[in-house]
Amino acid sequence: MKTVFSETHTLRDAKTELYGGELVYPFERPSRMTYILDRLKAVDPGPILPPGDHGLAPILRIHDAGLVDFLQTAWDEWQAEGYEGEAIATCWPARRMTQRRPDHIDGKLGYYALATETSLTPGTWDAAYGSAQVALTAADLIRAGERSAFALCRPPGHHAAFDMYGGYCFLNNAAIAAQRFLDNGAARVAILDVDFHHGNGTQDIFYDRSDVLFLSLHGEPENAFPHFLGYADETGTGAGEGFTVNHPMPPGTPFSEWRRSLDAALDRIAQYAPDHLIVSLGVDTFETDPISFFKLKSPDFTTYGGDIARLGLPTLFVMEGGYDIAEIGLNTVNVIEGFLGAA
Ligand code: OKP
Ligand code: ZN
Repeated sequence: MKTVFSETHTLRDAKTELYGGELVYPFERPSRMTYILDRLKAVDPGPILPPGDHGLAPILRIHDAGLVDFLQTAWDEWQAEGYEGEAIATCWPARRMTQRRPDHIDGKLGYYALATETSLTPGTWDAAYGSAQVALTAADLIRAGERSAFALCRPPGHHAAFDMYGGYCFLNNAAIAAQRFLDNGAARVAILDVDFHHGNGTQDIFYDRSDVLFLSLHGEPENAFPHFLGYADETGTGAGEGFTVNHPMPPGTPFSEWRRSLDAALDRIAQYAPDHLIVSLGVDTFETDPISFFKLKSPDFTTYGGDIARLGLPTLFVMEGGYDIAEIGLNTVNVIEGFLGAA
């Protein structure tokens, strides 16, 4: 399996994440990639390639032009205001307030942010753009006939909605890749999101569509970020009714239970018979992840990689979360190895 990876991810090195009332060094940090690359090089499932540049057009197939423009200009506007720290949203269009977009940078941050933990920094746009190009390039490998590919994306993407950033995400890499498959002739694409957190952005983007089946296994919103989406009764709307599938699970969920949800999701994918499968691959389901509450162990990642492979579909893995950095390489590459071992 080929991996696509870009060094431009290092341009996203925020110093702050608002966590527990303190500004801490972000969980989503550049060294995550170092550990994954080290393990990839040790196991060597295939070559590691740089992305091509597909420009803004495929990004604008998924995202609001206002969000894309905002992400490119926010840092300069923030600095022009004279602020000294990283750019953090402090107010929102909350219940019964207008949804008009203000001119001031403080207003725009609140308009486009879905959470405050994700500070904007000088290199954030360039890193997010590079991450989307990684996903697009890996998707093109599959279009060119590869049975699978690994888009080693950073920053991650699945919380980024049509016109919102947050949860460490700016552009929805998996959604951008899905749209590329469709724009190049695919009829149906399935996105299976196994990150611990609900893929609210991906769900938002495809909620009214039947050409993308979205399925997510995640910590129940009563107890886990993003808290305001991901309930089992969210099933899609209009033409998309029945094409969103959520499997929320409670604190302490072990692999045996998690795998039941996976089996149900895989059955639904098989029934849908997509041309391509995209796996939003977060390994924050690991038992010692610092911000999550499932109990998967390292060998479980190998096991479920094999489960996914047995669908027999052309499969694009897109990296999302995973914050137990010492084990992120092992757990991530275990999924790849499990897939290849069963393929
Ligand atoms: C991004 B990805 C916990 C706050 C959680 C944001 C988590 C973003 C996860 N008290 N903050 O899905 O791995
Ligand atoms: Zn996550």
